[in-house]
Amino acid sequence: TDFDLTLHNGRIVTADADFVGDIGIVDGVIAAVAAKLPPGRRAIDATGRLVMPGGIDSHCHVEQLSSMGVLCADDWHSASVSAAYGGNTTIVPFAAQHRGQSLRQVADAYAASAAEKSVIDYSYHLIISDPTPETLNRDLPELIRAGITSFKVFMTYDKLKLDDKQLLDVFAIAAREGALPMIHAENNDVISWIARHLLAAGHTAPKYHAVSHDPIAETEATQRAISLAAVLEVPVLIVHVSTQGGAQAIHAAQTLGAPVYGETCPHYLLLTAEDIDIPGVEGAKFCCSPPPRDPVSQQALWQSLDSGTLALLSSDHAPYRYDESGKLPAGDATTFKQIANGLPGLEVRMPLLYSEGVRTGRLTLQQFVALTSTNHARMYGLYPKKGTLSVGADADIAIWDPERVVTLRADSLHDAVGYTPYEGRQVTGWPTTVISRGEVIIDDGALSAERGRGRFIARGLPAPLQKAREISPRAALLRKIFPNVIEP
Ligand code: DUC
Ligand code: ZN
Ligand code: ZN
Ligand code: ZN
Repeated sequence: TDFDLTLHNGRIVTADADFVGDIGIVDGVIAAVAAKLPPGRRAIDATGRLVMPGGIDSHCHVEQLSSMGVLCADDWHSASVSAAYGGNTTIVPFAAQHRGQSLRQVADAYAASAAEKSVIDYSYHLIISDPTPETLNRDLPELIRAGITSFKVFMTYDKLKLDDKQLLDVFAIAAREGALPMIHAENNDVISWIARHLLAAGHTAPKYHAVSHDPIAETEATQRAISLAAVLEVPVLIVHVSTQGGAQAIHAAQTLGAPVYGETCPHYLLLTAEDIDIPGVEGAKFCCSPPPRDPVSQQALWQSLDSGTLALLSSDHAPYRYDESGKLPAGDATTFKQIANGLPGLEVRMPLLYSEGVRTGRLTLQQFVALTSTNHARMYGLYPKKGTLSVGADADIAIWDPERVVTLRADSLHDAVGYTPYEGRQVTGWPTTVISRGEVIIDDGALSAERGRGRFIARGLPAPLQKAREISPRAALLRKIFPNVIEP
């Protein structure tokens, strides 16, 4: 064979293998993986380097309007560039429906913008906040059939939250059409009750954001989401798990054989509520929902990643600038209720997990690959085209220098956020060469990727729905009676 590109003598690590060898690429696809291959038209020496599947960040926010009307600082171009610099070759952000909007129109506009700007391959999830008959009976099933096989729903935020009946409605569609619901599980009433009384008592500083988002609000909503999913026996994924209680609820369901999955993010492993507790409003830089917690939670989350209770590590990149366009709508007078929720992290997700997870011995390299790439591909129907280095897979590869020491600085990142919650933190290990469908798009700090070169990936059935699962006669009846009862 004549290879277009070959990688030589690297330590090739996938979710299920780890060996020194070569990779040969033809037409953007992996054509051979072997101990020794002849050099291609271009050959890269990967001696002493790690050669791993490119990262898949399946939870990030790009060109999205928040429920408070704040637009993300990153568009599809800056987000995809930043993601690529951080070793990612696929991103899956959200086309967000706000109430009153047609889901179909939201998705089409989002797809057009992505196609014009993304430098790496992509898909997107839907966010459903308005489950009208048109949404449930027409748009959602059509979009799922077009390869958008996952959607997020919220149990909190007044303008996004679904009630329990609405959750059952969307779960029933997911089961019937083959999509995976992703759930933001926090109890809205607990949060707003605490927040109202904090504000009335004059507690307006950013640190009270974390007080209002009590851990019990997450535990309760996680348990409730799992119970509602169990009514119909549908697979669900709990996103951004931040608490021991949330992780325990997921573990308990899994122990009973329920198809319940979980995700966490670097900030829940590495930050705590104390980071928010700094003078003035600067704590806003660390405000996200759920908020960073405490060392006990961090420990529980590391353990849950190791045990597999949590299968995904995503950035939840939610890019809001530290100014009046983003985090601080009222400047210094902003109360914790007005702060845009979310932290940037697309570019640092993998370096942080490598440095803090693999180099510390908490996780193996193969777990690292599974948690940052392979499990995302399986969970969201991208596997085996994405998320592995087998013959026939897209040649989406990151070559890492495991010894490169980098001090994280907002100035050297490529997003449009202008700050990082990890300013000054040192990490060891960095992706130095990134290959997307056989094209070297990052080469030692230099980007060569045309705007719009990224391709939309129509996704297949998420792995949790692939297993032919025995469901009880009770759940079968409930699923069967469902489709005709959605009324205006
Ligand atoms: N949920 C997210 O997933 N991201 C940012 C804010 C939020 O509430
Ligand atoms: Zn969320
Ligand atoms: Zn809040
Ligand atoms: Zn998010």
